[in-house]
Amino acid sequence: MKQEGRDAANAGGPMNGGEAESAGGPMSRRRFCKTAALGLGGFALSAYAGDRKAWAEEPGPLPPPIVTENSTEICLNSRVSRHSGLGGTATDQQISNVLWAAGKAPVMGSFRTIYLKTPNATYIYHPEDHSLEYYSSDTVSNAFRINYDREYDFDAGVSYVLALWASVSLWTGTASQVASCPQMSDLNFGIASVPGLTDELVAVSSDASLPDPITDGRNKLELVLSNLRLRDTFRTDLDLTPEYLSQVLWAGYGCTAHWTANWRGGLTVPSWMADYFLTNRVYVVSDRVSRFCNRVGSDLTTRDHRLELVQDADVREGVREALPGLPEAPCYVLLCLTEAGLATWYQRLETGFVAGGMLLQSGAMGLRCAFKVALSPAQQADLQQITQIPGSDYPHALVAVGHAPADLDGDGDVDTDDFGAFEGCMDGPAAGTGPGCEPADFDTDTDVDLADFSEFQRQFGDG
Ligand SMILES: [Ca+2]
Ligand SMILES: [Ca+2]
Ligand SMILES: [Ca+2]
Repeated sequence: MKQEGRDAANAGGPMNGGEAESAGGPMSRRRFCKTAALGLGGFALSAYAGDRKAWAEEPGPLPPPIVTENSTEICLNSRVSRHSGLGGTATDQQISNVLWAAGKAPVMGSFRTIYLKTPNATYIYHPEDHSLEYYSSDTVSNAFRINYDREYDFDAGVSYVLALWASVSLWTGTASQVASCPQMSDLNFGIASVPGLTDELVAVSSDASLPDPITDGRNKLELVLSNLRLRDTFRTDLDLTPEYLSQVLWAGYGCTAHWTANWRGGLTVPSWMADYFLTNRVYVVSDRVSRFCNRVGSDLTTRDHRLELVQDADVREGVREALPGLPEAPCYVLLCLTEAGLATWYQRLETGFVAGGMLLQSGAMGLRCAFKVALSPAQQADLQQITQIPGSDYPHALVAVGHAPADLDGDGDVDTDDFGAFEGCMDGPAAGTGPGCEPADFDTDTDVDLADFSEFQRQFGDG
């Protein structure tokens, strides 16, 4: 360990002001009203100003992150690793956006410290005020590098991928963009040529068990990041639609258009030597148990996007009994590794990559996400038994996904339409819950009154 870590837990952002203009799929157009003055814990996102200033080499505040025009999905779909030629000089703005994204990742362990290495020195990045502190005279030869001290490799993994996608979002062409390469525990960046952004869809189900994911939604990556955090209450009576589920699974571990350097089908997330350790080890627990398959069989040169039934039974309550404190949610995604994988840090890191994609995509669609990590061997065995997944697949982390309780019309936001539905249900204490109004009774005391209204207001302001 380099030094005692700091708790870099996310401060909550303000609501994103998202309002869907049309009902329908998960990617219905989202209009962000407050882009100009989006407070980010004391500093603001600014419009893209074309800042090409070279790295200032000085500790202190970084420039505020900029908002690009690129959606979460197109960044996920376009990410690719570049394994050589990562020199060049990054601008302050490029470093600012990438580090800011890295700092938006939640911290499940007791600490996670983010280090920035440049050709000049090594710094500690402080997410709480978006600043750098000088750490040591260690340097790197590529444009810059991010790495971590952490209790959980999972935490570094979540942060790692957010940084990667933020670097993709900065692409304005193909020449001299922010290219990246995860190597060992280091995330290296260079100013080099990249393939550019693509919305080419390759994650197509061979058996129609999942609808096509969207590869370019109507959102902006940085605005989604600005409001990114874990939330542990969900609307429990509303399952995810196949469209939402497909999108979340694709973001976590879905196929993308690129091929890896060793000619395997690329995914939204990187993997050590493109070995993709979670292949066929991602399970969905909804009103049944399913396995997410992104390949034909286990052939890493193939692509698919489908669900296989594991158990046609609703075992969600059993999952909650096995994991005390797990919030009640309509969908749990189990991210599993082999027994050897559990003991391998870069496989635990990859579990964080997948969870990071699911968290980001949930935010882009107005869904909520919670994580459960550090499962005990007894809990892993219980989950294997309850879900009937293979005994060789050990749940390493769990992602809960669902709608906000106050998303009463289930369209992925909490807005004035939901308020209309809420208002129609509000009768005051002791008036009972009207027909169809159970979801508006947030505190489940069989009325819709001012206490529930206060909870609605809280979620309305939460995004
Ligand atoms: Ca709405
Ligand atoms: Ca809604
Ligand atoms: Ca109530």
